[in-house]
Parts: sequence; C-alpha cells; structure tokens
Amino acid sequence: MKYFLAALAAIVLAGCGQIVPNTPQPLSLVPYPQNVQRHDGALALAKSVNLVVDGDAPNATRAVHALLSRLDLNVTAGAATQITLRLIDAPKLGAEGYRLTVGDNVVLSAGTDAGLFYAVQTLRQLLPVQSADSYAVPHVTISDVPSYAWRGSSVDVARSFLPIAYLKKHIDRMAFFKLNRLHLHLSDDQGWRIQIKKYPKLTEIGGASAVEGGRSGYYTQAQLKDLVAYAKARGIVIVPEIDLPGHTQAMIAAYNKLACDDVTNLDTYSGIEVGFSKLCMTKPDVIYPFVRNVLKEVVAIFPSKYIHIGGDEIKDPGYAGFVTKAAQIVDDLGRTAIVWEEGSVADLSPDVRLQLWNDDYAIADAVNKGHQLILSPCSYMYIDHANYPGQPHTATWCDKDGVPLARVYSFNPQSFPAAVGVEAALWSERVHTNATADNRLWPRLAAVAEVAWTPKSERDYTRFTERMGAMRARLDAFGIHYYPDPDLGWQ
Ligand code: TNX
Repeated sequence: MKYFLAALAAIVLAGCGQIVPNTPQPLSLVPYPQNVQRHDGALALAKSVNLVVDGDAPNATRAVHALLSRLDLNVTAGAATQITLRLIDAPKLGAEGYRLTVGDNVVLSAGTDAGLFYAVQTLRQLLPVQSADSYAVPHVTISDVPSYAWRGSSVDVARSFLPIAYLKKHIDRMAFFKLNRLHLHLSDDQGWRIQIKKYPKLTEIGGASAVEGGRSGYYTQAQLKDLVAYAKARGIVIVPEIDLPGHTQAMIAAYNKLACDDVTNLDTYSGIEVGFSKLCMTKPDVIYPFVRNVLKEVVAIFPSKYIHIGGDEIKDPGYAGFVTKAAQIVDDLGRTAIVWEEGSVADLSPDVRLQLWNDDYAIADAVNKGHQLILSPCSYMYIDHANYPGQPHTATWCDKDGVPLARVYSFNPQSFPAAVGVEAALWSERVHTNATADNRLWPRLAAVAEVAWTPKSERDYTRFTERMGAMRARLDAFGIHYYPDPDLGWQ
C-alpha cells in the first residue's frame, strides 16, 4: 500500500513536472539477488565516507577502494557516513553469499572475502556509473546466495587467439556480473596457445597457426600465472582445457610422432571442419608420457581443482581407454578431470565432471554413476551462434536461428539435478577480433549470470530486460562492443 501510494504520488507529481525524491524504482541489479527488501528513502553520499574493514578480505577491500575512487568518493576517517565490510560467521551464506544493508550507513557482511567482493559488486550496481557531486543510494536490505557454484564463461583461444589484455577486460566484466569460472580452450586442431617448456615446438609451430582469418599467438607461462592471479583477485578460477585425444592437429604438426605411422597429414590446419586428428592410441609409450608432461606443466600454472581434458568429437576404438587414462593422469597430479559429455563412456571416478554440450545427449547413466554436470547445452549456451536469426559469421549447426538473448535466459538448469552450474561457450572459428568477441558475449553473458545465480522464482525475462536495459551505460563504461539487442531497447 505504501509503495502504491508512493507510486501514485510519483505519477501525479511527474504529471506536474516535479521531481519526486526517493520513489522506489526497480533496482537495476543483474544477476538479481535472492532476496531484496526496499525501504523508503535513500542514503545521501557526498565526497567523503568512512571505510571500515572488519576482517581479512583483500579482494573485497581492493574492489571497494576501486569503486569509491571511480566515483571520486574520498575515504576519510570520521566522515559522517560509514561503509563497513565485515567478515562474519554465517554458514547460511556459504562460500559466496553476502548481506548488504543501506540505511543511515552501508553495511556489507559475508562469511568470506568472495561474498564481500560480491556485496561490493551489488553496491556498485546500486550506485551510478559516472562520478557526480553526490549520490542517493536506495535504502535496501539484500541477502543473496548464488544458486550455482559454477557460473562460467568459456572462450576458445585456440581457433583464434585473444590477447591477455582482452582476457583481463573479460575478467573484469565477468566479475561485475558475478561469474566465477573462466574456461580457456587452449588447444585445438587450428592452434596451440600455452607455452610448454618441455615441448617448445608446440608454441613454435602450433602457436603460429590459427583458423583462416583468425589470430595466432600463444601465452607464456609467466603471462598465464599473472592472469590466474588477476582472475583470483576478482573471484574467478581459470579452468584450462587441453583438448584430447581428438582436436589435436596442432600438437601433431609440432610433434609428428604423436600420430600413427600411417598418417600422412602432419601439417598445421586452418580449416573449420574437425574430427580428423587424433593421438595414436596404439602408441601408448609415446602419447601418455607426452600427455603427462604437458599436464604437469599445466597444473603448475593453474591452481584450479578441475582440469579439462576435452574428449569431444572423436571416433576411435581406443577412445574410452584413453579418457580413463588421461583422467587418471590428472588425478595423479592431484586434480580432477572435466571431460566433454562423450567421455561418459569411459571408466571414470565419479568425481570427474562432465560438460554437457548437445541438448539431447543421453546423460542419465553417467549421472547415476555419480558424475556432476556443467551445463552448456548448445541451443542455449553456444554463443558462437547468432544473436538474431541470420547474423553473419555465426555458427548454425545447433540452431540455424541462433541463440538469442531470450533463449539463453529461458534455460532452466534446475531440470538437471546433477548440475553444478552453467557455462556459455564462445567458439572462435568465426570470432577473429576483440570487437566480435564482445558482440557475441554481451549482453548474453549477463543472462547466463542470472540463470546461474538467481533462483528460478526470481527470474522473469521482461524484468530482466528492464534491469539489463538500464545498464547500457555500464557496458559502455566497460568499453564493450556489445550487440545492441532490441529486447533491451538498445537499438
Ligand atoms: C562443437 S563443443 C565443438 C567445438 C566447436 C563448436 C562450434 C565441442 C565440445 N566441440 O569444437 O568449436 O562446436 O560451435
């Protein structure tokens, strides 16, 4: 009733051309929090705030300082308004949940640095994007816990390379939307992107190769370690993928002995079609030491508990045995494997996670064996597909009409009880520039974030488009060359 009267007053007064202070507007938060309670009024912030950090929360502390400095708010001991970040004992908030209260002061609390970091992201979304003389932060009480622990973006840097500077920007943008897993597809037929010191030809030869029209290149181990730290400071785990035993032409071109002796195609490859290359299953003494040595260097760079070993799109009588063995190598190195869905035919420890990519893949048996799922069903999560039917330079194999924003948003991970979360995949056969990557990723990744974070009861596409629509200036401030989706009123 109170809101109704306020809204009525707003309509009446707006009609008289007057500005009504403190009228509850829908808060433009994405992903929408689990629980939001609006209260009348707003907190005025001007020039100086007193910042109190109670507990050891380096990532959240860095984020709040960055936020205040972007808005030209000085941190001054004794300032009238206080922003408090507090680590509390709150098992219900889990590893990433938080509370945020805006009243006479601002209080952010969580059980972890990650939770506080997300509280800061929500506060950031409650404040304007541009610096101003003063700010009105709506009075609100939010308590928020993500639905899923795995909220991923995967990028294929193998077909076409993405520079480190772009990946850092991508990490900043992901963190703003509370995404927390960046899966790097580091090898494929068309290229090899990670320096492996024991096998320098992988980058000498595979790093110089790319899909036709795409970019070649590779990351040094030092660059990747720096990227891992950059991501970690923003709550993001980088999950590396070395795609095995198919999709391996770049490896084979670098080290011919990995192919069977009768294979004559030993060159680098820049086409789009795949499914022709494989490590030679009848040369176990060659391929397994190689795989082990590569993965040893991979785990030394990436602290991720999960290491992706690919396993897609290959037919070979030795396939299942290979996947079992490669997952065992990952296990020996103290980590756990992720394999694409087809790997479910192998004999695997139930801890191994499966990544689903075909909408109708029969996964029930694997789930019954105890495997958890990362959900990337192509007709919802393959954002190398078009934003709108007929968009040029997009994949069409999964759905010829593409994967529009509304389609992404409509995905319901709750229909897979074994899911740990969702991940949208940007394959790069046709994505050759940073701007094209932006166009395919945004705004669809914001929908992925909401699908992964927000409980189903709070998800509504129309409301999402209103909240997201209001965020255009934020995407502009990030410098994103997004697709100006008409559903968001951006065209
Ligand atoms: C299928 S998804 C692939 C990729 C392609 C993608 C293009 C998967 C495990 N394999 O190699 O890049 O389709 O949409």
